[in-house]
Amino acid sequence: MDFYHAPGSSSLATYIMLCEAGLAFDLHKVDLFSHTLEDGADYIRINPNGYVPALVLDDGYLLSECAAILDWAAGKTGAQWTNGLARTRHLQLLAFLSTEIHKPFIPLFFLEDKLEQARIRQEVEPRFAWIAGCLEGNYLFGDRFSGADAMLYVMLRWAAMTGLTYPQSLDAFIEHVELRQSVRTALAADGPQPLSTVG
Ligand SMILES: N[C@@H](CCC(=O)N[C@@H](CS)C(=O)NCC(=O)O)C(=O)O
Repeated sequence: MDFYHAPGSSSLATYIMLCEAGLAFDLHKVDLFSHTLEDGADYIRINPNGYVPALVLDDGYLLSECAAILDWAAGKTGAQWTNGLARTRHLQLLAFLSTEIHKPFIPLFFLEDKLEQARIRQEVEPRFAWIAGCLEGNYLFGDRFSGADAMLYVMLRWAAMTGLTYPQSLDAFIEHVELRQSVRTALAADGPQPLSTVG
């Protein structure tokens, strides 16, 4: 399997879940500004939509979209997401994170207009409050670490980078997440520091 990734981007969540599932992969870093790989190859030929994360599975299938990839990888960690309402709730939170936090958040890294920045903060901050209310103990699904937890963790990294505020209960979540070997492995490979050491 080939994994197309850009350090610090939303594809960090995929990295974490591939490690959680113990899946082997060949890592390809993507320059998101030029849409090229490290050897200069055109990434658009791999994923015509140009964004990460993307997986090319062993049969050649291109699996894209954070929500789909994280649900797929969570399924590979064990049987807990394959049946019933728990799986649907997992998809619910992945969809929420993708469409209500991840996508609206991205322009905050690029916009210089202060009013527009404030508008995005006002839009996204209550959504962190909502998902904080979904925590069941250490993680979103109690003791089970899910793809939604990995995605929430990456969004909280972005929040810390941009000074966006979120409920204090999410600090404890970050601490629990950063104890996981999968997270340590992904962060070490990527270069960024754990939030608990920089925050
Ligand atoms: N719909 C995609 C969007 C992914 C996305 O926006 N990825 C960003 C990085 S966080 C990206 O690659 N942006 C570069 C581009 O769109 O060209 C998903 O949910 O996975």
